[in-house]
Amino acid sequence: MSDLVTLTRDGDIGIITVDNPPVNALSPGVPEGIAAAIDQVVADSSLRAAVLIGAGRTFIAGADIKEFGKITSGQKKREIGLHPVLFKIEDSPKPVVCAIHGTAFGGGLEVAQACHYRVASPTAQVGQPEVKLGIIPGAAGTQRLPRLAGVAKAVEMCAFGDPVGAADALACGIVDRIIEGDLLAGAIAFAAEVKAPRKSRERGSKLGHAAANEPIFAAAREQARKKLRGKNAPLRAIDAVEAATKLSFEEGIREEARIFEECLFSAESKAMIHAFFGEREVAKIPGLPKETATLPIRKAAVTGAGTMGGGIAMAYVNAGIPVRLKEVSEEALIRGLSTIRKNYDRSVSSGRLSREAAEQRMSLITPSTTYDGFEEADIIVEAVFEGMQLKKEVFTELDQIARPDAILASNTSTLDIDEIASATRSPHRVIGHHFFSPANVMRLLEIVRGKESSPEVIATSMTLARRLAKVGVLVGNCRGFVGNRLFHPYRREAIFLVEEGATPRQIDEALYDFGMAMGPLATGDLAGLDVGWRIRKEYQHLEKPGVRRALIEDRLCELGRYGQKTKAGWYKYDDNRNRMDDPEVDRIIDEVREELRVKPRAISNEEIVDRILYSLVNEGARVLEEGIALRAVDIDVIYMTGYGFPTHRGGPMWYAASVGLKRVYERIEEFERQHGELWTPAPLLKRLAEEGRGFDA
Ligand code: 3H9
Repeated sequence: MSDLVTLTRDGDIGIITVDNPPVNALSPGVPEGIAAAIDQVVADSSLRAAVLIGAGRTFIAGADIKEFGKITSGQKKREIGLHPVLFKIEDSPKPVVCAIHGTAFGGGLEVAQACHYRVASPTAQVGQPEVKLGIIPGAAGTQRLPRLAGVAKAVEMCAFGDPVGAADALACGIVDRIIEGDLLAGAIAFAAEVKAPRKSRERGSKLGHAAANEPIFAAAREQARKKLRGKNAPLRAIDAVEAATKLSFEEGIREEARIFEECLFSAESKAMIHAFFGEREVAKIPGLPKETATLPIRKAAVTGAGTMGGGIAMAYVNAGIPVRLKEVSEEALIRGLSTIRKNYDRSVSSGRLSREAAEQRMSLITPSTTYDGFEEADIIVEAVFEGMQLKKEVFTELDQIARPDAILASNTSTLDIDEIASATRSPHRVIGHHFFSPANVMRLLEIVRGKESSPEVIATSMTLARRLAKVGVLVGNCRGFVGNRLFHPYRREAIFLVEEGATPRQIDEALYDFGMAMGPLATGDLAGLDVGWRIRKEYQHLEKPGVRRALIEDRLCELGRYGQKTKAGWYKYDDNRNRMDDPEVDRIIDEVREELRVKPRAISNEEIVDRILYSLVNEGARVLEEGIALRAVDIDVIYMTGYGFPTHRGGPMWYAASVGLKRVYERIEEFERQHGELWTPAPLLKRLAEEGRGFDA
C-alpha cells in the first residue's frame, strides 16, 4: 500500500483512507493503494466490511487532471484506467461503504459508484463534471450512474456536469443515507448494519425502456446544443449514457472508453483543461510572497448605485459582507435600490434563491445619500460615472473619510489608476477593481495594480475576489487595462469590416458561430455604445493623425442610437429586447461608405473571424510584452470569464497558439499589407513565430 492510502480498523470494520491533498485526486499510487487495501480487507478474516473515506476537506475530487496533459502530449502511456480497481471494489465479497464529504466528483464519484453502499454528510456534493474539461466520465460513470440514479438523472449529470447536493443524491438513489454529525462514525455504524455486498453494475431496474428513454435523450441533446453551444463532449456523454440502456455493462464500458479516448485527445478538451488550470494559475502572482498579509474585509462601502455600483453591492452582500451604498440624490438611490430588489425578486421567482435569503441580502445594504458609515468600511469601492475629473474628486473625499488602513478601489474600466491615486495622500491603498456588468453575475474581476499599490492591498484584493465568487486577475495600468484595451481593436475591426462591405448581422453571426457568447456589434448594443463613444472623445487628442478611424458607431451615437437602452443601435429592438435589422442603419452605413469612397465587397466569414480575433491576439501580444498581463493565460482567463470567449477555444492566446503562431503572424502581415499600420505585428508575436514557439513556452 502507498502513503496515499492507509488501512486502519475499528473493530471488524476496515477503514480505507485516501490522503492525497489538496483534493484527494486519483493520482498515480491512489488507485493502486485502494486496490491493495481492498485485498487486505478481503484477506483479513477478522474484518467483515470496509469503509472508504477521504482525509482532509473532501472525498476524491476526481482523476488527477494533470495526468491527462501528460497522456495527450505523449509524455506518458495511457494506462488501463480505473476499471481494475473499481471491479476489485465491486467484486469484493465483503461490503464496502463509501463515506462522502466535500466533493465526490468525476472519478471520485465513479469510485463511490463501485462501492456497495454510499453515505454522505449533509453538505457533500456529488457530480460528473468531466464535460467541463471537454471529456466524458471514463470509469463507467455513464454506465453505473443510470443504474443507480435512473437515466434522466444520469443524463443530466453527465451531460451538463453540475453538482448535486446530498439531499438530491439521496432522493435519486446515489446515496443511501445522510449522516448528521461524525461521518466516519456514521459510516462505520452503517457498515455494521449491512449484510451483503450489492453490485451497482447488476442493478438494471432503473435503466428503463427505449420508448421512455428516447424523449429523455432527445430533450437533453436539444438542451446541450443550446446551452453548451459548440461543445462536443456533452453530446458524446449523452451517447455514452444511451449506450448503457442498449448494451450490456461490459459492452457499455467499452463504448464509453472509445468515446472518452476520442474526447481526451480533442482540441476542446485541451482548451478546457487549459481554462481549468488557468483560472487557478491567475491567482498566483509572481513576486508576491504567499505569506503576504491580507487585511480583513468585514464591511464594505460603495459609492455610486447605478448599474455597476448596484451590481457590486450585490456581489458583496451575496458573499455576506455588509455594504453601505451611497448615491448623490434620494431619487438616484431609490432607483438603484429598486433595481437591486428587482434582481433579487427575479432570482426568487426562478427558484434560484429563497425569499428569506433575498431579504437577508437586502438587509445587508444600508442606503445613504451621505458618507455616513464609510469611516467603518474596510474597503470602499468607487463606482461613479466614468470620467477622470469626477473620479479624482471622489477619491480626494474618500481619502479623507476612510479609515487610514481601508482600501480604496476604483471600478474604472479604462482610466489611469495612478492619476486617480494621485488625488489621495495615500496612493499605496488605491487599486482598480474593474467589475464586469452585471457585476453580481459576471465572474471576472480585473484587479488593476497602480505603481504604488501595496503588496497587502494587492493580496487582499486577490483573496477578496475569491470570496466574492470572482476570478481575480491582476493586471497593469494602461488605458483599458487588459480586457478593454484588447476589446478596442476587436470592435474596431468589426466596424471596419462593415465599412468594407459586411453587414452587422454577418459579423455578429460569424463570431457567434465561432463560439462567442455574442457578436461584437450586438455586444456593443448591450453594453451601451455611448460608453465607448464618450471614451473615444475623451482620448481624441491621443489619436495619431492619418490613422484609419472607425466611423459608423460614432454616427450611430450622434443620432442617439446608444444600443438596447435606446432601443436602437446597430440593430433596433422591441420592448422585449428582440434584435431586428434596421434599414436606418443600412442607410448610415451606405452614407459612410460613400464618404469614404468605399466600394462594398463580399467578405467571407473566414476573413471576418481572422481579422476580428487576430486583432485581439496582436494586441494581446503587446500587452504581454509590456508586462500589463502577467502571462498569456491571464489574457485567456480574462476573455473567457469576462468577454464571452468560448472555453472550448481556450481564450484568444491559446486559440492563436492552437492555430500556430507562425500562421497567425503571416495572416497579420497580410492584413498589414492590406490595411496599414494598425496591423503592425507585435514584436513578441513576430519573435515567437520565427522561433516556432508558443506564448508561455
Ligand atoms: C475525471 O475524474 C475523469 C474520470 O471520469 C476518470 C477517467 C479515467 N486534479 O479548485 P481549487 C487542484 S476528470 C488535479 O482551488 P476548491 C487545483 O488545480 C476530473 N488537481 O479548490 C488547485 O491546485 P493549486 C473530474 C486538481 O476548494 C488545488 O487542487 N473532477 C484537481 O475551490 C485546489 O483546487 C473535476 O473536474 C484534480 N482533479 O475546489 C473536479 N482538482 O492550489 C475539479 C483540483 O496548485 N476540481 N485540483 O492551484 C474542482 O472542481 C475543484 O478543485 C474542487 C475544489 C471543487 C474539487
